[in-house]
Amino acid sequence: RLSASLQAGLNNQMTQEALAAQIYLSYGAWAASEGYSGIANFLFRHANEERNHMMKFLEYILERGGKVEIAAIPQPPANPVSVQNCFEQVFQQEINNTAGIYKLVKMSFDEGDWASWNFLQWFVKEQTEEETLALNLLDKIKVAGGEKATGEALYALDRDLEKEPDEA
Ligand code: OFO
Repeated sequence: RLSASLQAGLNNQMTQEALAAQIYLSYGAWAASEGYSGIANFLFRHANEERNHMMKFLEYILERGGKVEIAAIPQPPANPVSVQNCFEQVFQQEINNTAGIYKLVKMSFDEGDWASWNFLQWFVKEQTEEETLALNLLDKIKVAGGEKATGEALYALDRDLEKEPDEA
């Protein structure tokens, strides 16, 4: 059975995944209103991924006979001020989320809850992939000129992101 502290931690992480989904939604809406439909599409698809992560936590807590607590989702931060800033924020968000996952991995390890430890390994891998993806996008933006990227370069990036394949 889940310990009370692990149950609380898993519920908290479930809410963090819901927050991540809201952040991607909010940035997607910003990108769409700025005319970047490819970037918006990428961010909206990613919002769905985060919602799937939230569901994974929810299902896992139930599977272990734990109690799911649906809490209020904090408000996403203010809109980005540029495309580069948008992906800097996305990267930072993923770093924060990774820290949350690592905390749970350590907790499950310390408690010897190997089922939870095993469940969390999927997220360890996922976070590495997401951080890499965000970093690669930031690199592309920097190559395109960073804050001084031309409309043409941003247009090309926007088109590329439209086609970025979906993940889990
Ligand atoms: Fe849920 O993977 Fe990003 O945050």
